[in-house]
Amino acid sequence: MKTTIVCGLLGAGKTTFVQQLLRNTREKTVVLVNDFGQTGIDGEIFSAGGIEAIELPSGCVCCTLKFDLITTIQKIIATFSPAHLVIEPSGVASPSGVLEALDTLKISPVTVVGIVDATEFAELHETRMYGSFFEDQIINSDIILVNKADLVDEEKIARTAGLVERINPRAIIFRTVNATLQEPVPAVSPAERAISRHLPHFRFDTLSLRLDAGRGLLFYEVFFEDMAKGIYGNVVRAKALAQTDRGPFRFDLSYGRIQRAPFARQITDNRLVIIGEALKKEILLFMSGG
Ligand SMILES: Nc1nc2c(ncn2[C@@H]2O[C@H](COP(=O)(O)OP(=O)(O)O)[C@@H](O)[C@H]2O)c(=O)[nH]1
Ligand SMILES: [Mg+2]
Repeated sequence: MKTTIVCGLLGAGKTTFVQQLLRNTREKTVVLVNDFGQTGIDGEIFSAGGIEAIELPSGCVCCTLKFDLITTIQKIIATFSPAHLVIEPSGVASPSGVLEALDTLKISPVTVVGIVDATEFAELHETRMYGSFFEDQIINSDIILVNKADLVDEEKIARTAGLVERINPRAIIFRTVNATLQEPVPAVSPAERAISRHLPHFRFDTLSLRLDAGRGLLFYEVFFEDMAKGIYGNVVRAKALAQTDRGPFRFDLSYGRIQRAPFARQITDNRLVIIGEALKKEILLFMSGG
């Protein structure tokens, strides 16, 4: 079984990449997702697209969940015997923890794909806001996508790619829109991987909520705009799946940018996950109707 680990910060484009990857494959593939919160939004996105997805409970795979990760992978092999296992850990996870778990299970070959959001990477790197776990993601990647190339100018893409190359000169770097590669993911030799090191990571506040039914699209639009404005604290990333008066929708907020798209399936429980700092949890709970 070959394995691909897809890492990158919250909202960088990991789920988008996995969807692209699976659209272009005939191999039996299982996706293992480890997201924040118990709301399972990424799992729902995958299964609505007909993708076999297994969710690890909330928590971070690189720390407390390593044992769960090992037993879940063993179960996946026993149940599905896939040709390809794709792991999307949460955005703050360090891939080295996942690499250690795969090593324990003697699973190979393993490819690590790192996804970098070109709209924010250079600034984040300069402020070192997320500390070193974020470099650990780059250092351990074999292939790095400098993604969201549609949202930045050429100068910024070049600067971002330059930074990434300096952190990890061995990685193969691509510039992408919607995490789409024009060619198959190149094969890499695991022997070239840098020694992984497990670094402590930045602790975010997270909140996962169920939202009352019967709210219109406008409610969610205003709610997401207010989150982007900072009314509920410093929201780094939020995502929701909700049934609105105009049908099922998916909402994403990532570093101040809101995206909204119709969802392929009816949504029976409306879910919201928020990751950030100094979140105003009581007001958020009140807004959700909970
Ligand atoms: N404009 C633009 N949006 C993107 C691109 N890649 C991903 N997105 C959007 O960014 C949001 C977060 O993507 P997602 O794949 O869920 O990120 P994840 O948290 O890393 O899994 C979604 O709304 C995507 O549609 C891109 O290259 N350009
Ligand atoms: Mg995701």
